[in-house]
Amino acid sequence: MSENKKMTIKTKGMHCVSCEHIIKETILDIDGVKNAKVNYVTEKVTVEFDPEKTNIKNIMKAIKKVGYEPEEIDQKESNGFFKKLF
Ligand SMILES: [Cu+2]
Repeated sequence: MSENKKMTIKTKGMHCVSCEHIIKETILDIDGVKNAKVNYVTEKVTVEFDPEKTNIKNIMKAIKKVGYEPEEIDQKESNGFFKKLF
């Protein structure tokens, strides 16, 4: 069994809670994605996935497909280096 990867993607184009839902539902539909957290205020999409089943490129592509702009991976919030600070 492989370990899940956790990554945060800075994503533009979200304006409200329903945008959060669209992205969340979209990435949760991808095989291998275990969990997703979306926040339109901070423009962050945090996703936990099985790296043997999917990858971050796939996830970013799916976000793009529903009309948002995944920009870059937030290094310091990815891979679980920083757990939760509060
Ligand atoms: Cu919206």
